[in-house]
Amino acid sequence: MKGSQNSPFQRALKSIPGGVNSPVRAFGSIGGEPFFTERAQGHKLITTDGKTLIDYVGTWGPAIHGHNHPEIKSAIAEALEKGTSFGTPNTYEVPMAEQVIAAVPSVQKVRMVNSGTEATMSALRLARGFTQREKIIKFEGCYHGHSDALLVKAGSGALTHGNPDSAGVTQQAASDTILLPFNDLNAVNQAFEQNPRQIAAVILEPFPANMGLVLPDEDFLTNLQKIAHENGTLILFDEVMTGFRVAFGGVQELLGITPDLTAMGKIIGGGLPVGAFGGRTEIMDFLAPIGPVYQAGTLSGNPLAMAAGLKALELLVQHDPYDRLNELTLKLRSAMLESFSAKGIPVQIPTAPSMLSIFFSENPVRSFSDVMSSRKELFKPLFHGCLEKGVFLPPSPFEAWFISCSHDETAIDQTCEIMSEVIKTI
Ligand code: KE4
Repeated sequence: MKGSQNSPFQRALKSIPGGVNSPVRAFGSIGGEPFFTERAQGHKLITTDGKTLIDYVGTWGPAIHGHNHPEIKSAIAEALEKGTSFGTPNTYEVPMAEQVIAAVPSVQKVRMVNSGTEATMSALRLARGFTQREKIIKFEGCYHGHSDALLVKAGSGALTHGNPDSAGVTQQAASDTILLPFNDLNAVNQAFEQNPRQIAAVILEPFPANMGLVLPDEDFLTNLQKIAHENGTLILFDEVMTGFRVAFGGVQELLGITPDLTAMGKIIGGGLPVGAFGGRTEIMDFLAPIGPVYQAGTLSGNPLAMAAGLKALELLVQHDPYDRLNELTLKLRSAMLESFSAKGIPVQIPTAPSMLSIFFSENPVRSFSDVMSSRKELFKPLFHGCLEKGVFLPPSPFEAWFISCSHDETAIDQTCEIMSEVIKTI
């Protein structure tokens, strides 16, 4: 989509840094001018210049039911009738907490916040307070939001814009963050040998999806947890993206691995600002006001976000869409594999239920360095070719594509057709 001099984006550039309120929306790594969305319905975005797009960004994860779901909308409307924020406990917070506890194996108590960044930042502070240790381990290419200690070789927008180690993060703030290659148990063992009894937590996306989707080796997560626990270190799963998406209880339900703490977000807000973190009671009770670890938020547990999130979770319980989401994901994957092989372009297309991404590589992609040695430049023509023909992919090779409950066979078939036409031109 070509922008003109007085396009909405040109106007945005005058008042918002980079014209966007979140960098990954700026099309930085694939070029071109971002379109503005007028409204969204189901699996479609309708742009301000009148285009209808099949959407695989899903507002970066929350829209598992598609956009503007009527039941989520009326749940918000009902809550809205009673007001927007009270600054006191409200009648939606406890049902939400109880629903999250019922769904997520590791969670016995949960605290609501307003973003995934807040969730991981707060969970890390809790892990440090509980263990009375300062160091943490994170993996290259994983993105856990933009708190200082975690903006070290981070994925998603940080990677897209080539500043995985952000300016403004002081050496001091990053000094306790040990950075390891994902899927590398030798590096994990070495880190623990070199930092005996000093590591508070290992934080990871159990299915990293912010450098593209990089799945863990068969035994990686179980061995990682074993090594961490042998060293008195907590495991913190960042399931902000995968929670309630790959399974109702996230990766930890899918693989039967129970971490000590879990960060959540996106889906549990039904499209409104939300985050959450939870874990064993003995750890969570270290939080203020009963424990020494401070954490707070004016709009945490906001009734509108709780009402929207509760309805989103209720719909997942009611419809149990995961097998169908996985079928549609695999259908899209096999169509793309066929088209790329016909074109003679080697690709890897890892998937999880309702999630996939693409790497232009002959070999499986197991780590950040594998990602960086893939032929990322081929993503740009794929993105723009699809956009021109009405399919909106995430505007970065380092993001996961999302399929929603609203994507029907027709939408997937249309996408496969468009993909095969575009792939012929790459
Ligand atoms: P937020 O602070 O953006 O709500 O959540 C941060 C976060 C934490 N953990 C994981 C695993 C995440 O994927 C995210 C945010 N995801 C990106 C997209 N991959 C958000 C998109 C954006 O930055 O605009």
